Amino acid sequence: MKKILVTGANGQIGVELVVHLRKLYGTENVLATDLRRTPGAASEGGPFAALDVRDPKAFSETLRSFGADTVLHLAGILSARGEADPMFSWDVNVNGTCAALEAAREHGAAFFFPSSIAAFGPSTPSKNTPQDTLQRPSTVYGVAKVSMELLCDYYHKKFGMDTRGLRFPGLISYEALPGGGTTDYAVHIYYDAIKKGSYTSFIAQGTYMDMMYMPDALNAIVRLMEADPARLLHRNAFNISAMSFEPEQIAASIRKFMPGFTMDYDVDPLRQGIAESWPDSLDCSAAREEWGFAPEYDLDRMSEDMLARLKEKL
Ligand code: NAD
Ligand code: AKB
Repeated sequence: MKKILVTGANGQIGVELVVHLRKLYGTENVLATDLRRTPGAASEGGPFAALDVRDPKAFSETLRSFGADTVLHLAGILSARGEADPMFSWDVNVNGTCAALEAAREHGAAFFFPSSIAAFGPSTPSKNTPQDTLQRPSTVYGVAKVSMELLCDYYHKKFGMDTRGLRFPGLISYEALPGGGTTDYAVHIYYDAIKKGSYTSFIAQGTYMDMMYMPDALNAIVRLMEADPARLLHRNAFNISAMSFEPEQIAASIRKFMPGFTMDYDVDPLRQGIAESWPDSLDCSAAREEWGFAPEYDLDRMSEDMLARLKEKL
């Protein structure tokens, strides 16, 4: 990667990814784009362009004028928000990704697609979920993710485009709040721990999901995009995860640093249903073998860092 265009740069991943990339590749070589400029480092700390990813002409022109060799396509609508308006979610997640892929193909750019554990469904083996397995998701978000994984592979086979992707688990971070997903509880719990000393979980006790701390996600994107293509047997998209836990375990981890922390439950049927349709834990061996995936944060190390950072921030 030398010149990089990031879509959805004001989101939970984008605000940190843009800063990370500008440190690695130079400020002027990373163009942040999103629907509109907002206060913060992604919009203000270097090149920024307003771009609705559903507009193919604008996408192509923005890519051409910046001269990017890589598109990191983060713009999207997350799982729970998607269920509130499925056709809007489809429009952004499918039509937006089609426009992004076409613009990248037209200008010879490499392409990164962030898939999700949502690309799996209730019929997928839920423990140690294999890299290659049944994918029959039950959310519109998941259906779009599977479709776009397949379309990215198609662009690689048909046009020789360098498309690569990751199936992210729930991402936990302190810079920006998550944008309406099912794993959001694992971010909100840290904010409420600092603000109130307690948390009411919308996910039920005993519900396991894969998770990862943001620094490991940022490193994974760079490592995958810089990997030797000859080593990539898979492309779209690699299972990755750093930990799998249920609500009582994250609460217990927080208690190691805040002994008085308490948690109760008020389960949200929509997000609980989505969580139950997703794997409990992924098999990440293909990512380890093909491009050296190696996350550094486990649950306790992440809790210690999240609580310290949020204490400062809040
Ligand atoms: P987010 O909701 O925090 O941010 C998405 C960004 O996309 C927002 O800044 C929004 O303004 C922008 N956007 C929405 N519609 C747009 C449009 N039409 N044109 C341009 N920009 C638009 O999402 P995120 O958590 O940063 O996730 C980024 C990507 O990673 C998404 O595709 C998501 O599905 C995927 N992902 C995220 C997670 C996670 O836990 N955060 C996990 C798995 C996959
Ligand atoms: C969501 O919960 O929708 C996201 C995801 C795992 O894709 N965090």
